[in-house]
Parts: sequence; C-alpha cells; structure tokens
Amino acid sequence: MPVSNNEVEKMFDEFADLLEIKGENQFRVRAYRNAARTVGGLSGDIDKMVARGERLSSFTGIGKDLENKIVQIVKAGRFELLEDLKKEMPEGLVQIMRVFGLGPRRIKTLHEKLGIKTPEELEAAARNGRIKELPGFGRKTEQSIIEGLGRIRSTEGRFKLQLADRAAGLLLEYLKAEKTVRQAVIAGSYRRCRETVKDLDVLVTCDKGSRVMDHFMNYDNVEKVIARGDTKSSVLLRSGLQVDLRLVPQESYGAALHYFTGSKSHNIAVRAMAVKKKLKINEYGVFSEDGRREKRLAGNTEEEVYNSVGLPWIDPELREDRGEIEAARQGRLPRLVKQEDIRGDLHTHTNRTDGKYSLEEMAAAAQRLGYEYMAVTDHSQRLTMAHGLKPADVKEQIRQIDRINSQSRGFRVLKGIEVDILEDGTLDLPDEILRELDVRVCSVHSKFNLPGKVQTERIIRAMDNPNFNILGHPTGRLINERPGYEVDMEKLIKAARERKCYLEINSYPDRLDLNDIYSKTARDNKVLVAINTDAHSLSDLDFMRFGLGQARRGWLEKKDVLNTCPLEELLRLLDRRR
Ligand code: DGT
Ligand code: CA
Ligand code: CA
Ligand code: ZN
Repeated sequence: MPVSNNEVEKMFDEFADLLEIKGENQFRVRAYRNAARTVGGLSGDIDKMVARGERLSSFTGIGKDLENKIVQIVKAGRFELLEDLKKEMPEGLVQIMRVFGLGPRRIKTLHEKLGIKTPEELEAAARNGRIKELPGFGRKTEQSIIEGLGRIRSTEGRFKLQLADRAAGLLLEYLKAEKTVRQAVIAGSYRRCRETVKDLDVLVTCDKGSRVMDHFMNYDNVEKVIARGDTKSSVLLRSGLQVDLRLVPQESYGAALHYFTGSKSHNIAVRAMAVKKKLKINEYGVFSEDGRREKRLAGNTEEEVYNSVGLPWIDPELREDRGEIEAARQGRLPRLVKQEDIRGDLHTHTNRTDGKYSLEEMAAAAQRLGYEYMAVTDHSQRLTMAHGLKPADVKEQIRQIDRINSQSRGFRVLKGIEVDILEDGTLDLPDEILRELDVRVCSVHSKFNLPGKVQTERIIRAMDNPNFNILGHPTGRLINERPGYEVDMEKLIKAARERKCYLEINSYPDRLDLNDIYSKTARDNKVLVAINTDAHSLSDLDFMRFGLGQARRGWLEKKDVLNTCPLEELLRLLDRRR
C-alpha cells in the first residue's frame, strides 16, 4: 500500500492540530506544519524517494527526526504517533478548529465548560446562545460560528481538483489495462471541470463477457465496496473519494455520456426541447414517442443526441443551464480557449523567494511545454516569510534574466514581480523599480478582513498606479478553507477596464480565482484575463489546465485571454505608458 505525498501531508497537519489543542509547545507544532507543507509541495513521490534512499532532510523544514518519521510512515503505511494521539482526543475537536479557525485555548474551553466534542454539539450550543456567555467568547464569535457551519455544509464532502484529477488518471489507466474494455471515461462534474467534485462518475463500454466489474473491485486503491451490481457499482477510494462506475451498451454510449455528464439542470432543459419534438431522451438513447411503439432514433454519440433536438454539440464546461442552450440554438456558442492557444505563463516563483527551483530550471520547464514566454514573478519585500525581494534583489534578478535571454532563442523570460498591494493601496516597491519590469502581478496578501467598500477602494487605488498590470488571485479565497475577502468584483472589473488592467485566473487547484462566474463577468465587460499557474515548482506549471477549466466554464475564448497573445502584442498590452 503506497503512501502518497498528500497523505503524509494530511497526517502531519492533523498531528500538528492535535498537538496544538493539547497545548504542546508551539515549536513542535510548527515543525510538523512546515514539514507537511514541504511534503505536499514535493514534485517526486515520497514513497519512491524513500525507496531510493534519498536524503529528505535536505528539504526545508525536514530535519533528521522528521525524516525518520517519514520513512516509518512510508514503510508502515500509517503514522503510529498520530493514531495514539487520536485515541487520546475527541476527533470532532479537530474538525471544529479547522472550520472555525478557533484557537486551541478556546476549543479547550468549549470542551471543558460545555462538553462540546463535535460540530453538531457546537451548532446546538451556538443556536441556544450558550457560547456568548463563555469567557473569551462574545455575540460576534457566536454569530460567526453559525455562519461557519453554513460554510462546511456547502463544502462538505467535495474534493479539490488536484486530488480528483490524480485519482481519475490512475483509475482510467487501470481500467484500460483490462483488454476487454473499449472506452472508459469520466463524466459528471469532473468532465464539466467544476472547481470541486463530490465523486467520480465513470462510464465504461466493453466486449461481451468482460469481467470489468471484477477488475474494478480488485483495484488496489479501493478502500471499501459500497454497492456491486452487473451494470452499476460504487466504491470508496482510500482518499475518501467515491467512484460510481456504470457499464453501458456501445450503442448507448453517447446518450449515457450526455446523461451522466449533466448538469442535471442542463439535461432537464435539453429534455424539455425533446418533449416539444415528441421525442424522449434518456441514458439509453433518443426515442420517438408518437403512437404506442417506441423507436430508437439515436444515442451512439453525444452529437447525435444534441442534433436530434436541433442543437450543435455543446462543450461539457458550458453545460450548466446558464444560457448555453439559447446560444447553441442561435449558433453563437463561444469557441472556448484551449491549451494550444496559451503562449506563456505570467505568474511563477523561483527559489529566490518561496519557489523550489531556480529561474533557469523554471524557464527550461516552461519552454518544454512549448511556451514562447514565461514571467518570473517572485514576491516583493513585505512578504518576509516568503523572503520577498527588496529593490536590490529585483535589480539582481533583472541582470540574471538579461543574461539568460541573451543566450536563448525562441523563448523569452519576462521580468516580473508579484508585488503586494499594501493596506493604503500603494504597491510594495518603488515605482522606479517597478518600471524596469515587463509585467507586474499585484496581489493582496494582508488585511483580508477590511469591509468590502474599503477593500475595493484599496485595490482600485492600486490600479491607479500605471505600473499595475494584473490583479493576482482577485478574491483571495482558498477552496474549502477560507472564503474570499469582501470586494465588489463588478466594480473592480470596471475599474480594470478603464485603466487597462487585467485580472488573473490563478490556476492553483486550491485557489481557482477568478472562478467561472467572475471570469464570465470579466469577459462580458471586455476585460482580458490572464490564466496563470502561480507555479512554485516545475510540476505546478501543469496546473494551467485547471485554470483553463474555469476559463472555459466562464465562456472565455482565445481573444479574451491575455497570455494567448504573441510576445510583441503582449508587451504592448502591458505597457500602460504608451
Ligand atoms: P457532483 O458529483 O456533485 O460534483 O456533481 P455531478 O453533476 O457529477 O452530480 P452526480 O454525480 O450526482 O450525477 C452525475 C450526473 O448524472 C449529473 O450531472 C446528471 C446526472 N443525474 C444524476 N441524477 C439525476 C437526476 O435525478 N436527473 C437527471 N436528469 N440527471 C441526473
Ligand atoms: Ca459526480
Ligand atoms: Ca455520482
Ligand atoms: Zn500570491
């Protein structure tokens, strides 16, 4: 049973949380948190690194002691200290701490004074007004607990794309290894590129007499079988993700793919069109409904299904019943932006700040992806934790980039920065330094709690600076972890338009910020969007496809995306002084 980086990361994080509630010393807590982050960010598989005997203590945050712990975890498949500590403490407490951001001392109080051990008990106490009475709590805290509970409900049990994508890739590879399998594809929200998925819906077609269900049950990532049937089975993977697999007849493949891709509301709208034409559409095909005898008209391909109601095929990312059916009917579906349209990445980090690789290594990796340019945008000085760059450091990096560019052809490293937007709306580096650069990604990394109006004004003031190019991760949300700060996005988009600024779709699977809806708002207002990875390691450059997913869900075409432009045009668009 191999242990993934992600699992080790989770074990260390959970251990740190428990230590903190228990009141252990902060130094030890932080050591585990740091190690969790390091392991989570490794580009190689931890189990393979251990097997090869690589020296893990050479990575930041991993000392000899933690290295030994990792080796034990990989060998045993579990973290014994964590299991012991869990037996000692109620697990609902950890969940409460994660969701509500309550410190360990207050969690202890809740536990000791009110006997609270689970989120449900917490909710009951908050609704009965018993929390505001406790020392160190107040009416405001009580209210934010109730709001926080609403938040877990909506995110509960949804998985981020990085996990879903890895699980999907491995599973499809495994299924296709069975020779009798003809097609294996993932439908559902995963195919529509939603920002999170509840489960994976797999469709399989196969030869007669295939034992594909047995093959599926024998998959070594299966933790437990939920249901098993001849044509439909469900399992829970070790990651906690559920997989529903359906075996469909070849002639129904298109109809089933359409049905199980959803969304439900899109399907309902398509079926309503069918009813008007006296047709019936279900997961088996398209049938004529007049008279007593049903006749099968179509179902091999999705295109046939759409054509039967007079529509062209619609990209899965658009299938949310947000106007795509009307657009299809009128022949004005967008031609969605694709990976091949992307000419470069405009937000990347190197090991000069908090990235893991050198500028040369990052640039070479971007070039291997077929890009024409890549902007290096390390952090600015205020982010001391990330070793943010001071003016002199920026100058040095500029010289380094000039050296690299003078030696390379057909690829350009752009001089950039991810500069902090300070509380008063000024930028975290002097204008004369910023002016030397090709591209400035400007981001909020502090004071997330300002009232919406103030936060919006702060960002617009920053946009007033002609050095402002791209608003980085515009809402600051972290999926399943924290909501974005309060901003008036429409106002920001309009301000960007007036000032020739752009907004980012940050492709990091924890961010996906702008999301699909705001991306559409930007497009509707003719503000270009930059789809960036915010890569901190070589493999992060592949996150582009997650950002593309949001862009496509937001109806973006090639012309709506800044980094589809050829270099010369891009540089022109980034120079506001012209
Ligand atoms: P998720 O799993 O919450 O991320 O989102 P979906 O869209 O993958 O939802 P899921 O897994 O419950 O169902 C997969 C697809 O199956 C869904 O997009 C449309 C189809 N479907 C499921 N239930 C129904 C239903 O009651 N009626 C119709 N028309 N379609 C359904
Ligand atoms: Ca699903
Ligand atoms: Ca499902
Ligand atoms: Zn940032």
